[in-house]
Amino acid sequence: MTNNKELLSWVKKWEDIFKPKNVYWCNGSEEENQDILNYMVGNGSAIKLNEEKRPNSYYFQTDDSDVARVENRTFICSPLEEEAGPTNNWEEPQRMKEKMLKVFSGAMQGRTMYVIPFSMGPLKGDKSYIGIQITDSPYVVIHMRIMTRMGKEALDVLGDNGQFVPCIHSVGRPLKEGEKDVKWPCRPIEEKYICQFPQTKEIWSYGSGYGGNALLGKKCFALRIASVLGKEEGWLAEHMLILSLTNPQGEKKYIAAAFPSACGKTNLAMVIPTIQGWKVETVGDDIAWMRFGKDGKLWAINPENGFFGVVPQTSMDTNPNAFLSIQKNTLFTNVGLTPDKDVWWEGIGYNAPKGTLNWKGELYDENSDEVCAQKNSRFTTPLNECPVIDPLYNSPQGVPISAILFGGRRPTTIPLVYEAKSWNHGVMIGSVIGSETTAAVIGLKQGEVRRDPFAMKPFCGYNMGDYFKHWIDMGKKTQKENLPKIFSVNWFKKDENGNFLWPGYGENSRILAYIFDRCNNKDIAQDSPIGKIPKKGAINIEGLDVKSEDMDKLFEINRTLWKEEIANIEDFYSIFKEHLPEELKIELQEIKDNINKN
Ligand code: OXD
Ligand code: MN
Repeated sequence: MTNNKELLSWVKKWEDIFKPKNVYWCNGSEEENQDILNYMVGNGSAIKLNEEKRPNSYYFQTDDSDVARVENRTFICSPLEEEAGPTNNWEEPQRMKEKMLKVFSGAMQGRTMYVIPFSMGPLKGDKSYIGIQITDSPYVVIHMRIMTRMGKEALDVLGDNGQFVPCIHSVGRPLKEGEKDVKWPCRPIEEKYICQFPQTKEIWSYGSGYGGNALLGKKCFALRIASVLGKEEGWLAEHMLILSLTNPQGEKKYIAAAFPSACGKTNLAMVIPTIQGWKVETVGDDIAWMRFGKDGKLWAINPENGFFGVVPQTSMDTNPNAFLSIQKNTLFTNVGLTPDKDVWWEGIGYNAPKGTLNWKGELYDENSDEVCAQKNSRFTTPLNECPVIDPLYNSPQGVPISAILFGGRRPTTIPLVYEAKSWNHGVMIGSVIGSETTAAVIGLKQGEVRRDPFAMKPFCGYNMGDYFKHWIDMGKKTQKENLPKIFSVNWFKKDENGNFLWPGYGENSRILAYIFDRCNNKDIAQDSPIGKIPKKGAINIEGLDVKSEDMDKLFEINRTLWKEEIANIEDFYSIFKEHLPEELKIELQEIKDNINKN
């Protein structure tokens, strides 16, 4: 097992607090995985899917209260509220620990306490970190096995004296002697806690068994805690996909991109180019850890080992590579279940077979308003199931990043693509991305922009204003010519009748190709008041049904709308008070001056 004294005493301490029936150290083997799956099938908490249709795949249903991340129950527990900043929920660490120790006490009675050693990032990679998660959820164990490098090998990397990020998790449902377990043990929403302690780099999670709340390597560690490590150590932990793009001449470049949720990150990460001779391969679809190498370039790894993707609307039309990634060796949660034990969801590309059950296990009626697959239902599948996984996805050094993209859903104002004039200007662009709300979002005026800086609003482990400053400082760590170019992209611009101006999906490869050529400093960009936009004709639209006047609209810079945009950004920036870097004020002022000219 291990001779790591710190780890052994830490596990013993938590065993004494949680009082489990037994303790099990996970080795990550196939045999262990099968044992846990068989146990779950045996107690009714998992269903083995049809081996012919979905080999080695399993199905799970959660409790109604446990279907997504719970942002209002997520806390950054730093000593001072100001350290958590205006975009996070805060609680004083000692007070939170006292509160949580009460609910943790005896929380695993009657259950197994699993100890999960895992590596975020390739094993032995110098950019990787080891974490140890304690959990009473077998569901979490089998998911962590896909999403991280988990088990004996991670423990070996830790060695006798290595450091680890401690991750504590309980679903909070102790079992009395002889009591029958429920299918999905958890606590009601208002009793859940997802806590990060940035100073001590600890994670404590209670009451949820689902996704980012419970798979602690993902959002809690690889983003919230890692963002703090990145700030302290001079690197970046980002909510970004990583893809590679190869041009018809065989030249390859890597691109990282941040988008708020529901903007198609997984789709872009696996996009199939529609332009002849170009190829996209995937390194990751959610998280990037990036630091400057000895060569001065920015190198990125995907710290995860799997995809935890939203299922509805995934089809051979919308995202063939994601669809092909989930044909086998996949865990499905909260989708529909067909009578022959296959899975079904809205937008899969064919009708639900008669007798399909919805995510709650009730007969699905396609004429009712109720969905079959819960909107946030998920697939969990290893990276290497992706048919276009990049050959370097597991490389410990990572991949060199040539461009960083920031995007959001913006029906107006923001052009299809524009380029930052400098690193600091790019940081400004990242700091104000967001999506425009629709009438469906309760409590917000339609057309209001919800800012999600760097798509990190729910995931930054410290004051977002200081995070902006960290980005500014990163730009000083290398020569200018080594810094990735930064671009804003917006696939969602609409015309005055509310129709999308740009077809999106595979056609976005045309924009990627433009970005690629700009990274080679091709003379295809021109100055505009807000940054560099493509020269007329610089985007290849051959074979595309987009009118030339629509192309003009896609790049129109409407001064009235931009004045509103700037006023809105000023409002947004004001929440950061003295934490807002001077550099961002200067960048914003420059755009304001340009827009106000003539
Ligand atoms: C995710 C998210 O699940 O960003 O990746 O919410
Ligand atoms: Mn995400």
